[in-house]
Amino acid sequence: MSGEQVLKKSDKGFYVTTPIYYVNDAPHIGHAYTTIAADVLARFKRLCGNTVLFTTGTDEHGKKIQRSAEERGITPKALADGVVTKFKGAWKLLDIKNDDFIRTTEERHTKVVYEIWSRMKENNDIYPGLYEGWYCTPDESYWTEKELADGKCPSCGRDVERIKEESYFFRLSKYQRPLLEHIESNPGFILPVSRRNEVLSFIKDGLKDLSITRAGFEWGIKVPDNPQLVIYVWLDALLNYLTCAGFPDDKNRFGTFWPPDVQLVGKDILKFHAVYWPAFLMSAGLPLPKQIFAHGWWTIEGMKMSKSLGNVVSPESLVNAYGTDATRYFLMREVPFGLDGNFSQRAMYTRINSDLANDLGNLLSRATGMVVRFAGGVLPVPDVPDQFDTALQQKAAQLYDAYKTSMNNMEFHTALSVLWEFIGEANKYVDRTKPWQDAKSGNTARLNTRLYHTIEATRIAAAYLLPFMPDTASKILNAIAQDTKGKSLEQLARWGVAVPPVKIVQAQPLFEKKIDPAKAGPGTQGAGIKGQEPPSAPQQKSASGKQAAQSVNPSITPLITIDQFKTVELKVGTILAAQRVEGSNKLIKLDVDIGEKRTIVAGIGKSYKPEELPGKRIVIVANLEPAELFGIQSQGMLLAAGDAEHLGLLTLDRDAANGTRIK
Ligand code: ME8
Repeated sequence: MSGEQVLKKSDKGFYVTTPIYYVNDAPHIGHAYTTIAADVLARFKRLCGNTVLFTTGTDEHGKKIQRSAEERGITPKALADGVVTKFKGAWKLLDIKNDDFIRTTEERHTKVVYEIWSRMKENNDIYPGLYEGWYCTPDESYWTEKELADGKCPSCGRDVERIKEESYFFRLSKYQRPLLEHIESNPGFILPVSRRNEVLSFIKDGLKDLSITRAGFEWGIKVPDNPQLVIYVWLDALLNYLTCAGFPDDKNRFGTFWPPDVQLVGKDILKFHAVYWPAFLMSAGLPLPKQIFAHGWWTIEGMKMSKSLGNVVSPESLVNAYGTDATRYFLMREVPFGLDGNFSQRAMYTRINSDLANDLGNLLSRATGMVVRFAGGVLPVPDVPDQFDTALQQKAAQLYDAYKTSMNNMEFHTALSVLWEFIGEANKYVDRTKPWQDAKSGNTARLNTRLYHTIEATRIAAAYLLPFMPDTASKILNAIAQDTKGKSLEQLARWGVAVPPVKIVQAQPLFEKKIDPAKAGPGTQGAGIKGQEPPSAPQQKSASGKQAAQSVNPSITPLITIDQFKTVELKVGTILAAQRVEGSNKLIKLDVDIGEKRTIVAGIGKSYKPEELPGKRIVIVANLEPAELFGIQSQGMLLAAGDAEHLGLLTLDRDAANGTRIK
């Protein structure tokens, strides 16, 4: 199959990929993020009538995986099999509908790697030599001395290893100019633009030939004619995208889908996808992907996610805590795709309560409730529309272009934001037109028009929700007895698709409201944001200055060891004096005796009057970093439980001297 033969891709075919994930560990929120985005895009394209190939999978070879398996005392294949089950399970939980799941240990993939190797060789792009330099095993990447950052991997900050070994090289330098030309003449090839500029300057700095083999371990695809060496895991892994497209034997599949339309990657693996990958394809005479899109990274409650901090968030814990659709919605809505984002329980709760339970849930509940109450549960035939009805219809019509453009530009957050504006308009329509007044006055023609319009707006909103929240969208459509089967988004988006009479029942609430942590917690932490009341679930630093493991929510709070617990110094104290902090209705300044005198600013002002506090025996965290609140230095945190208006202070039921350490 030559490059020329496959240049004419079918108009309908749409190919979207995620990276294939390493099998050294279980899936986390970062993997879920890319995979949800790809799923949203794939569902959208299917709704637009495309034939979609959406692929994901696992990257199973290489030193990193071999080492992880050795540490666990199992074979790399056994490790991979176990982790693959976890990935597949996670994608099921998140309602991911991928069309293929590739494992690089599959026979179909080895074939592709050999085919590409032989094409590169034929093209005189592979030659033998000696590699001497640095290698980061966690990232599986080569670095020169100059590139290292303080002797560590400049990408992940971990230790690198010095290697000197026999190797085959790929003539990457030969592709410097063709790559630059391609990127410069295809502005949409690498997105976002800021990332494209980074890649351009990386290439302009000069491309050196790339070592494409590794020596000294077994776990990989062996180099043809030199089985002492294994093929570099990034060359092996990148070729998965060809395997999934049916290369080289399934000409029909390949012709329909190649080249990929959108390849989603995290910003940390852009170099591999935007430099090495297109160079490999050029060498093999194959068309390049249309777009490589690099998304940003999530922090967790303001901190980098890492195993050592114990704050790795798994897809399973997200689904258990918030549900599948709320998780999908949050990750797509909270942050513009391409930028970094922060995951916090508070932000998640706000989205669930405000966007999902209030705006969306309310619309469905009112739409169905009114039909049940005022029209006997049967969707009525509308009468002639007035200006309110027409305005709502126009808003629905405008939504189509705005939504579609955003989706095609990978602006998922904008697509959701325009959709939510429409949901807001539909709610306002009900508020303004007050159909219950028409019911009361017996204006049935007007009432029927209002009921129909409210249901129709709800149906249209649900159609646009299908890619993002498939289960919620189906629940809404079921509640209003609408079927989307076989209909494109364009058809579903038209006004008037719901045809009366259909039976409508009062919908169950779509989302349960979460208790806002701002109201639930004691708010007594010492470390707050300067000049503001302290948040109830704030970022804290431990005594050593290291960031402490975060509690994302009860079900995903990591376990800690007794030694970790012992780093928290809890002490018994007596309140000596208390006064309100000027300018705050929540904060009280306390003088506390814990064997020494401490000033503590505590958020207990809604539950206690200052005059009832002196003499109380309390428990405080004595080794919390001091923090300034309303200009006062707080030197600890007292312990309390309950919501902000009904807090109870922790105290002792037997006497112990001030300053006694709690064990
Ligand atoms: O890199 N936020 O696999 P991987 C968002 N096997 N995304 C994150 C993230 C975070 N906090 N942490 C990681 C590999 N990621 C290779 C890919 S493809 C041919 C081979 C993303 O298991 C990261 O950006 O390390 C990347 O896209 C993916 O998770 C890394 O997965």
